[in-house]
Amino acid sequence: MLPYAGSTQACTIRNTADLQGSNRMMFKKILVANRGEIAMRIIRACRELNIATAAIYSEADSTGIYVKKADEAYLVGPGPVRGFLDMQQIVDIALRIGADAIHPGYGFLSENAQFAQLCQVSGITFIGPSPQVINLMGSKVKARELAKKVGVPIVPGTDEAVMRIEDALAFARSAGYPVMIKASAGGGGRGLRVVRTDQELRSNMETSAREALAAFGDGSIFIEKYVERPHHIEFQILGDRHGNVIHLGERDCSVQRRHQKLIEIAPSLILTPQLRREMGEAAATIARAVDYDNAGTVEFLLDQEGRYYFIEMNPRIQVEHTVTEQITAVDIVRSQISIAAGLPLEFKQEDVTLQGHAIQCRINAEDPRSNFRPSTGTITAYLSPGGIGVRIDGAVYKDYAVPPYYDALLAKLTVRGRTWDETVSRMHRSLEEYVLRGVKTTIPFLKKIMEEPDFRAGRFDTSYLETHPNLFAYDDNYEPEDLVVAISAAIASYEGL
Ligand code: MV4
Repeated sequence: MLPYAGSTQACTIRNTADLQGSNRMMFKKILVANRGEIAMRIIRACRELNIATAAIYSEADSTGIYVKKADEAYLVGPGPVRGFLDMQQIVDIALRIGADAIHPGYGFLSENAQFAQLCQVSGITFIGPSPQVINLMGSKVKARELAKKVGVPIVPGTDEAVMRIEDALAFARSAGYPVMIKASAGGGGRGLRVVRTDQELRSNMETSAREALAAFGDGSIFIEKYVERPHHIEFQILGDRHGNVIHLGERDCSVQRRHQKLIEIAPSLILTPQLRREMGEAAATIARAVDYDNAGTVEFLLDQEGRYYFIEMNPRIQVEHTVTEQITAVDIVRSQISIAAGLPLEFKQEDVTLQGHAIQCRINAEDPRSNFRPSTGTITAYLSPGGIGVRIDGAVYKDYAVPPYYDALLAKLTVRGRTWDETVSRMHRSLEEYVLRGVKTTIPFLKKIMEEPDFRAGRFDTSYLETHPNLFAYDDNYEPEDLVVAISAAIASYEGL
């Protein structure tokens, strides 16, 4: 494996004495164990901190922007995905090239306690919480137990994994239907089932456990009372190695489809300052209880009556962290790196202020009209929006071939504004400006949401997409340039050219 030779970035300011002075405890080189937009995000933070970066890539990914922007890049394999999951291969590269830390991004190895452990014993800093905490949060049953112990509300449910159908039936009958079957190791909606009768519970318990076993290697399931049409509210947490834990406010991620988030906002439009303080304190309490260090997210359901319930904690950077950054001006990835280097948090809870509103839209290579089927191909035209309050976290360019092997996220468009109304208008305007051709994208669908009266009025919960089927009747975006090409082709064909 050879270092990527195509990097043309100027490295002239690296290692100069004045920049090193304030950075003595910092890492010298970080291996980014991810790809796409999040790899770019981490590389950008590293450059601002004067930390060298090494990327890993598969053959399918050799044209990725992040591969060129990293100072070095190493081919991993075999195949498009296995290299990103091969713990020993990645740690071996880090050791060989003298990287002192690994940032896992999200997905891949980011929530793998064994990987965090392997890094630790290999003398490489894993940029994330400890293996013990990752392991604990990987079990929703254990996380619930912890929340209960420290007095944070949880959804009424079974205290342990349910092994026998009688225990599940007994809980459901006493709590009342509907209930939800959940996989303790769950994620991405797998193993989740809403059931409304004894009979449905009986017939779904086994399938749910089997699905969980196949997907996560752990078939443990538990039962919770089903919360109807909740808001999905999550608090961003930062904890350091010196016992400081703060939160950066919340995100509302209620606009989801089959547990794939499409739009995330910050702050929530329905929390009062009082509820924000209370839930923020609850989130910090959970983090403190496990000596949480690094960035993490504490997820809650907020029901129609304004009651909140802890559901899980994610021990990683999340896709939607950008909305929090846009309203707090805190660089969360920079904080992750400095926390992992052992530095104390640079600000206290009272220094964190939330300013204005932010919305993130996920620009996916998917066709919303065909059940969000992934759309692959080559990007034939690309021009991203700009102007006041607009941020792009992207990983694509004109002539980039979207590989079929990874998730469909092409770019994240995050806008901020002073008021909700201004922010929605700004997002609409930015989606209008966005030129991305060659593959089908979520852009026209997202634009339609920005025009929809309930969304504009801030009236949306987790049932939003199901209750607004008219959103799928959007106009495909025919750009003037498309028309010129089509008309020229028609004239050419008519004239027999
Ligand atoms: C729930 C729930 C209602 N009641 N749990 C958990 C994992 C997350 N991805 C979705 N989760 C939910 N857990 C109880 N007890 C509602 C959700 C939920 C949801 C459910 C169906 C459709 C969309 C949803 C979006 C967010 C949360």
